[in-house]
Amino acid sequence: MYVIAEKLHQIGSITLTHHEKRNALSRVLIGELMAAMERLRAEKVRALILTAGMETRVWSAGHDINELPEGEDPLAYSDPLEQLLRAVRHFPAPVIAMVHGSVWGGATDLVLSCDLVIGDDTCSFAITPVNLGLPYNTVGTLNFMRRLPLNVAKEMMFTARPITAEEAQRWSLLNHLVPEAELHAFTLNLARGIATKAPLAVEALKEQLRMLGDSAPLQPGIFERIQELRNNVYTSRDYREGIRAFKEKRKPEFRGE
Ligand code: LCV
Repeated sequence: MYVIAEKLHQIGSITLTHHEKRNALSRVLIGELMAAMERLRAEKVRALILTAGMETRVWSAGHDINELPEGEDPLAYSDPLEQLLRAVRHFPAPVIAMVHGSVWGGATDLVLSCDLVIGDDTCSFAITPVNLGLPYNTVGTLNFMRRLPLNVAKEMMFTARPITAEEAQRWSLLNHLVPEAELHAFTLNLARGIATKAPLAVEALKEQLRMLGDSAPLQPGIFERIQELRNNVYTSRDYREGIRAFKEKRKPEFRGE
């Protein structure tokens, strides 16, 4: 079991517990997480808290690198992580990311796909495709562009540097930055407040905001150019080198080919 799901009155919570693999978002963990979400949706929770608990230094290490395909689109529409991000954005109640510890790569995309983000002093966030030589996908890139000032998104993407809790607050990645000792109580209190409101109105507003936010007219030529750019990257030697270096626990040597 890599997740623990709980329901307290009308609030659901899901805790990621695969700490020995730093909650890497593997096919198995994602499967359990989405099944837990489905159960809590059926129980009509009015808010859902997504957490890794307070015992870990790593909230999630992002996509399971061992499951990244080589020579084909690594973040295709059907990829389990992409399915999870859509499930979060379509969940009929607000999903609140409660973040203690570091967040990496696709897990930052997951946190930014949640409706609200509450972090403590230990949280940090990194966008890491350039560490692997991987071409991030269009939905994810748009998600980062929409949730962060463009120059900040660019710095995070081009450097893969984790931003601190203080920077995350400054750039509004966090709704609230609270002391570690208060994180759980603060987040639960926020969820309880939402749970007292009219759930149908909250659900409709969340879906309206999603649909209005997603409407990005993309000319076919632009889409094809993006796919060509991404194809050049994920068929490159550097992408294969990035994955191999991680598996061999060494620094990658990128040659631009
Ligand atoms: C599989 C892992 C992982 C992992 N996958 O512990 O955004 S994109 O485009 O990059 C997207 C494709 C994506 O999300 O890619 C993944 C991006 N994630 C990262 O770059 C983070 C990679 N992980 C790390 O840098 C370190 O593990 C952190 C800093 C998170 C934690 O370091 P720490 O020293 O505490 P270890 O590195 O020793 O990891 C513990 C175990 O978890 C596995 C890792 O291989 C190790 O397994 P073994 O004990 O079997 O050696 N692990 C960690 N991250 N993303 N497996």
